[in-house]
Amino acid sequence: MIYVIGDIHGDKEKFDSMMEKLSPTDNDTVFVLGDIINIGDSSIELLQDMMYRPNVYPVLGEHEYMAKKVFPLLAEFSSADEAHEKLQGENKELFEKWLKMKSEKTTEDFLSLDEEGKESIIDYLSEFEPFEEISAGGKSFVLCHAGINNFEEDKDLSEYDEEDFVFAKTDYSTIYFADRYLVTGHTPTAVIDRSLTGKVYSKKRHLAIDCGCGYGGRLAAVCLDKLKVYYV
Ligand SMILES: [Mn+2]
Repeated sequence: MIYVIGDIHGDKEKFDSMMEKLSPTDNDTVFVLGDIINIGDSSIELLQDMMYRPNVYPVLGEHEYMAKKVFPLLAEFSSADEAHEKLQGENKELFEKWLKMKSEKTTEDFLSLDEEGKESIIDYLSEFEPFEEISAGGKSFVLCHAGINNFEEDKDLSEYDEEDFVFAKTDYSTIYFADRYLVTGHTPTAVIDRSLTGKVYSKKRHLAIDCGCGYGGRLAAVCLDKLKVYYV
């Protein structure tokens, strides 16, 4: 089976409960659709857990996209205050932007790691794929965090930039691929359709699975083979 889990936002407890619920075997694959970190308070712990699970594959969200840029800059500092004081120019701007992403606890926990711990997080983030193309249960799927900016149906997905996937604005009333489902997180389904608050959106060949985990909502997962939905 192939499962996709939506935006976790640092809530390791919900991730643990979901993994218990799905109980993937060695033959199953679990994709985690980005925005794994920030807002909640166990982001670093969550990444450390995920990196040792051989069947869990992370997809890049804008929070990880930013972490990937900012963490290498922080490696030499012992506190966020020190980093703030000493970083300059573009790097300082990047760090300030990062701090506006509810990343305080993530930053603190990252800085408390030893050198090896920091390196393993930076290495892991560099493995995150901006999109995945997969088949399951006779259907085809494109997985990415936010959607696809500068979209053209015939354009190969490898021709887009990372930014096109992590910062995309998706039109959920439009079909993107005639023969494939577009699976996204990023936009809480309550924003797409208020009546779907806390539920997966599945119309017009979309599967939108951010059910507001991190904002008091639920964490959702979908088994793509059966289009079966799970919540915790
Ligand atoms: Mn996002």
